[in-house]
Amino acid sequence: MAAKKKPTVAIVMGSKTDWPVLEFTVKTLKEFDVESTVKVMSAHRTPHEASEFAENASKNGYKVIIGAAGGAAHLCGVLAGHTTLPVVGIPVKGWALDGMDSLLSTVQMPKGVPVATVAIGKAGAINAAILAVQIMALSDVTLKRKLVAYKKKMAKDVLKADAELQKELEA
Ligand code: RP5
Repeated sequence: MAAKKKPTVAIVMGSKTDWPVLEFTVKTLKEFDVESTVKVMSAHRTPHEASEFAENASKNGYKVIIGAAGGAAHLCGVLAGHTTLPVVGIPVKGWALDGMDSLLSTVQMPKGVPVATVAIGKAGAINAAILAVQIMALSDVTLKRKLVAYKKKMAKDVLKADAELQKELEA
């Protein structure tokens, strides 16, 4: 049996209630055979653990950190403040304001400490994985090849959908 690959992406979510969104990130990474570690850590409820995790992430072999939180979403900012690894932030729709609160508190980082913020919710969760793969593909030709294939398949699917629609409209 082949040994399990070491995870290169760390996924940190503010609460287990964020998991239904983050599942898409893990699933997308798996499509590229990228292993990830998933942790629940909160900037507010477990600030010490979150900071420590980010501080040690590079040394522990991670290449990208993906953070996700809702509401006053400070988690990605805290992670980014404790590492030089790229941090991708997913704003999760919270209990009010349709995720605008999460979006703004994730994206509006002060200069010097970027969080690459993706869309709110499912699209963002998938794009966070793709962005992490794109970052790692800069120094990994196998991943680069998989990305090219992924984009080709997306284009093919759109063309197929268009062809089907044209048929329906002609009928
Ligand atoms: C954030 O608060 C979490 O990331 C979650 O999106 C939101 C609500 O957390 P729970 O109260 O459901 O644990 O910190």
